[in-house]
Amino acid sequence: MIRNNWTKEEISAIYHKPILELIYQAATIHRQYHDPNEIQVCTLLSIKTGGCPEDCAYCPQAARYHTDIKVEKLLDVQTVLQKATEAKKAGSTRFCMGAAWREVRNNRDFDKVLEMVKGVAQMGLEVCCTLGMLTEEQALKLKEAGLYAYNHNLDTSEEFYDEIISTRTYQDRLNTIANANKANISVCSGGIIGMGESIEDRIAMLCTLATLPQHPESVPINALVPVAGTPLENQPKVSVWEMVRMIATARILMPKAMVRLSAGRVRMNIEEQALCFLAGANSIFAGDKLLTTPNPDYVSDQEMFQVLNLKPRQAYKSELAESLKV
Ligand code: SAM
Ligand code: DTB
Ligand code: SF4
Repeated sequence: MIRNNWTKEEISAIYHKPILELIYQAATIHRQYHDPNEIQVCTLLSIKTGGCPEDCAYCPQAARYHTDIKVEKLLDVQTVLQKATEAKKAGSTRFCMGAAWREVRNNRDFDKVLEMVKGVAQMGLEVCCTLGMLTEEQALKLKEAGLYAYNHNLDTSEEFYDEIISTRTYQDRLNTIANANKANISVCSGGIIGMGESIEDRIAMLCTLATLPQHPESVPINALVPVAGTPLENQPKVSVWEMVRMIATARILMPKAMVRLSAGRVRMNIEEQALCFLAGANSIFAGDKLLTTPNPDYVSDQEMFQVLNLKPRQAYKSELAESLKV
């Protein structure tokens, strides 16, 4: 049964179950809604890198931090379509384009992004964008161009948010998600663990996601990738058990969602990733780079798929997909 009225108390009780019990319950629900041997392979591409005016404490692309990122202008449409072709050839069924923008502006760059969306959609890939804040009108334009999903993470709880970002509010985030929803674009929204938040913050974030009028179709769970020069550069690594608890709880609360094991895989071995898949994760980002940070390479993921007998999941498979497909 799909519920949108979860309470923090209920979520906390799930999150704190004995770990094996939690994994078993999540795995049981996972099997009712998904093929447990299928993992969707997605590719990320940073189409506009660095120089971002925001102050997200985790982010290597914020202009105010001194990181190794080289600022680049928006990529050409042709370059992006070439990358999407390569991603498809390598087995990806979803292609996500990220821009280091605070928000979308109605300018020539946005027109170029619309062209990119059109081109990628024509390849039969699920097209996703993550471009910062978005108005309803802009969401409608993206939808018209063929956009299938929009990624906009809550990142953390409303209470902890101010410790991480001061240049926009939690409500801004929720408004963008609502704007994507109004344009019939499927929502991808999740968060990051390992930023110094408490377990209550993680539970509160999951509660906000699981009590949206409609659950996000896609929920990325990221482990912080600490980057030198950012305020969070010295955060300790989160244990795999914390990732497993987040994934399992997300799976139980939002049974139909794609739960994506996102940033942080470089520091996990196959056994650890297998636990995440058992707990309900059914997607990874492939390719040796996420947006700007390292990710496991093609060969090691191929090996993982073989060892774990995983099958890549086809595009547009969710129940929602048919109705949203353009
Ligand atoms: N600029 C847009 C925005 O912030 O909405 C889109 C791109 S932004 C890089 C997309 C997401 O990447 C962030 O919301 C955050 O959850 C994730 N992210 C960024 N840096 C990260 C890091 N160092 N570790 C883990 N996740 C990270
Ligand atoms: C998400 O939740 N994780 C991806 C995707 N959505 C855009 C991004 C992770 C970025 C990690 C830091 C980097 O590579 O710059
Ligand atoms: Fe900018 Fe997005 Fe990075 Fe925040 S997460 S600094 S908005 S690129």
